Amino acid sequence: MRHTLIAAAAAATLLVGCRADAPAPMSVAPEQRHLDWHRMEQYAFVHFTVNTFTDSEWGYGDEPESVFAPTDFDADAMVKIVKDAGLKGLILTAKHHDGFCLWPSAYTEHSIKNSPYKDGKGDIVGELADACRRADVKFGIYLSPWDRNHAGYGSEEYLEYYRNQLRELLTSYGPVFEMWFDGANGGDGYYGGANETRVLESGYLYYDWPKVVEIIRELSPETVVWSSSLPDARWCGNERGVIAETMWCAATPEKLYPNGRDDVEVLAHGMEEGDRWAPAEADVSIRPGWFWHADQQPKTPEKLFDIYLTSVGRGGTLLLNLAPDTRGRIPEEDVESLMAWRRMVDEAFATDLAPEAEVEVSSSRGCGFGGRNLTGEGYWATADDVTTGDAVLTWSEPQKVNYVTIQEHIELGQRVRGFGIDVLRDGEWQQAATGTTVGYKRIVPLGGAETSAVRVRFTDARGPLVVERIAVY
Ligand code: FUL
Repeated sequence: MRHTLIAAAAAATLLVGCRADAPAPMSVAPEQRHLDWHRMEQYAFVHFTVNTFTDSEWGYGDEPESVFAPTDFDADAMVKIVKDAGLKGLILTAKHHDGFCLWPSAYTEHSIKNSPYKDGKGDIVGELADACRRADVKFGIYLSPWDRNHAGYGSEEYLEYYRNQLRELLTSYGPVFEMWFDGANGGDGYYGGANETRVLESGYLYYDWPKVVEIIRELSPETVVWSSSLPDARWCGNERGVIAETMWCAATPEKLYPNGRDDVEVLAHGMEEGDRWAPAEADVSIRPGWFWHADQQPKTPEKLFDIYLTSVGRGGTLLLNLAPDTRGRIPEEDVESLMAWRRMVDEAFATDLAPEAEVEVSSSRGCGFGGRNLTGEGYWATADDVTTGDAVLTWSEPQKVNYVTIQEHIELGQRVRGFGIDVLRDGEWQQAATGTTVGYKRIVPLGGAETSAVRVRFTDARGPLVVERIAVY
């Protein structure tokens, strides 16, 4: 008996101790703030300011504070909608290009404190930040660099003002999961009454983005910075909610913004050999405009579902804009569309068939990195010199497959350059889909294919395969 126990203990030690070395990370890999951001997958944008009341998209900067007069704003009600829609955060336009501040900034009179809202005692930034915290929804801030109200715009004086506001926001309303710095810069405006055109020679040089990023890193190191420079995350190159099919998370800022201008191609695809982790975010509005206009309608749930597939389904995040009306409420028809979209997503991805399947992989780097991890804990990894491989999932009964999702273990960087998905029909493999990059998550529609087995073929990668999950819906 005693011998048996000792033998069993020795075997257990052997099993526990049996673990191959983990693959080395790629030279560019995400930091914790990027990983937290990826896992949010989708979050809300809220465009709300004087424009909501003047029926415009870009305010000129001369709007009297009195126009900002929401009649029924309720931060908790708005955040509840965001949360119920499965959106994990909310980024608010604290200041849009018109310069009006939705918080009672100590640095300007052009703010909510001189508006009729709560007799000047209101603070939309604070109320939403608090409501988000109560509901466990992350809070983010859009602070437009371009300011058509400020007399000093274009000079040193404005830069000091802008940085003071950034500090004020980060210290009063944090934690902030993302800071959003729009690229629209310079042009005509009110500028304290000058009513002229101010064009920046280089927005990059004027704002001194490295300095701005330094302030953010110091006050709020967990914040992801979205900006036209040194980014943590980048624009996907369009405002339609469509991330490119080939999307590398890495990028090199100088190549994204040659001469201070967006290179939309590079923004869309990223760079396999980019020098930092800066994945694509798809910003898109539920309506044609970013702000509310009485004559516009929200997108249908079906359209929003397509957008979900081309954003979250292509390895980036979805930043979905909601536009409060003059009550300060998200219009009922938008809420309806949003909730119907959420139900569509929940239903489409309700039942993962993968954990029920037999999983077989072509090879693995050894103990602790086998194919079974693909449907459970850990990840599947191949030996250092193996950059291709298959994973076959087999069920005892035929299944109807609508989507296959693949996730790389991006903690160790992004690797996959090409993949194919086959289904087994009458004993033969038939190719059902092919693709290029995977990254954090790739959703591949299979159109309801009937099959008893699915084979995911990784045909090309930058290093050994490191795949965290394959799910089948
Ligand atoms: C654009 C801005 O000019 C729009 O007004 C909006 O804020 C959008 C998200 O970014 O570049």
